[in-house]
Parts: sequence; structure tokens; C-alpha cells
Amino acid sequence: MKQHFQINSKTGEIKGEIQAIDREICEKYEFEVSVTEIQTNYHNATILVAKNSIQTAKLMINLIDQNDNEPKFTQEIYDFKLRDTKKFNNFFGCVTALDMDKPNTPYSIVNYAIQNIEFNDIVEGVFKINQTTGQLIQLQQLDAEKKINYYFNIIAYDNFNITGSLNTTCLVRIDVIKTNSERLKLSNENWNDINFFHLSLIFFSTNIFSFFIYYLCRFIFTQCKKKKNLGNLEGARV
Ligand SMILES: [Ca+2]
Ligand SMILES: [Ca+2]
Repeated sequence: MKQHFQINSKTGEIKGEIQAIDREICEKYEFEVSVTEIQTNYHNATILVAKNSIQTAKLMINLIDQNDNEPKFTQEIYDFKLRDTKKFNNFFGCVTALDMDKPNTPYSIVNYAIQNIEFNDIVEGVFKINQTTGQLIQLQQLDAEKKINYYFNIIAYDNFNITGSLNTTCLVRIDVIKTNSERLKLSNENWNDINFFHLSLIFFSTNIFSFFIYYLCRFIFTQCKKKKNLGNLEGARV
């Protein structure tokens, strides 16, 4: 305490060492100040302290925050891998920056924005970031045959980017993974072949069964007819 604040014993003026005090380390200070009535005896050059002349008071100091911390990302580089089959409004990750200034104040509230760093490359319209949460969203389908990497910066800033705002940046690196479309196409063709085979088999089996039923009925009918003719012949003999 003593090294942070000093009092002028004659005027009562209190000074703090600005370099030594920081709200992020200690927000409140509390101490006692005493005042003493003295009497000087000029005759023999002595100082007398009057009885009951010492008074004390409590002093409480609350430090007002300053925006002296910039937001800091939890990582310098964020890597993501995206398949080129993913389409629209695909949430794929999040970046986070923390600010050590007083919580829930503009000095510590962090907002995010994308900074395009690639020459002649349009990240805008391909990716976007939620300004308040840092969530990254893919806006359109990617094509690994045209572009396999995207690089861009994200800036995190406090104090709503107005006077005295501090900021910092991180790098986002995205690899686009090619989906094996030939294999997918082949699989579809195989599936079609299998379906055709199954349908043919069902059709063939149905016809074989019908064919079997037809000959079974014909055989039974023939046997019945023979039996009937034999009965008639025996009746004629009698
Ligand atoms: Ca601060
Ligand atoms: Ca800050």
C-alpha cells in the first residue's frame, strides 16, 4: 500500500503512483488516514501533541478502468478442413479472443471481422463471421479443383471500434478436401446395376413360378381326364 500511495503530511494531498496501480491487478484500495493537532513550544523548541487531538478516517479508492488491454486470441493460427461437398450456411468453427479489461464494459467486449489478405481473392461472399460470437460460416459450396486453400485474417477489436479501440489479428487457414466424385459416380452406377439385377431376378422368378403352376395344372387336368376316360371305358364293357 505504501509504495502505491503517498500523503503530504502538511497539505493532506494524496498521490498514487500511476505506474504501480492497475485495475486488472487490484480494483479497490482501502486504508486509514490520521490527522494530528500539534502545538509547538517555541520557547524550548519542542513539539507537543495535544491530548485527544488525533483523528482518523477511512479512505476508500476505486480505480476507474482504462482500456489498456487489447483482445488476445486463444490461438495465433486457426486451421480448418472443409469438404467440397458442404454447401450453404455451414457453421464449421469458431475463433475466440479475450480482453482483460473490466468485464461487461465496452473496453472488454470483443467484436470480430474478416480481413481479406489474399491478393485478388474474394473471401467476402465465401465465408463470414458472426460479429459477436466469432463463429465462422461457409456461405457457398467450395470446389477443390479450383482452389484448395483459403487464407484470411480475423481482427478482434474492443470498444466497438471507436475512439481508443484496441485490436489484434489472427490467421485462419482453410484446406478444401476434394470429395472423390468418380468413386461416388461408380458407386451409383454399381447401385443401378444391382437394382437392375434384382428386378430381373424377380421378374424371372415370377415367370418361372407361373410357368411351373401352368404345367402343374395341366398335368393334374390331364390325369383327371385320363381317369375319367378309363371309367367310361370300363362302364361300356360292363
Ligand atoms: Ca484496464
Ligand atoms: Ca480492452
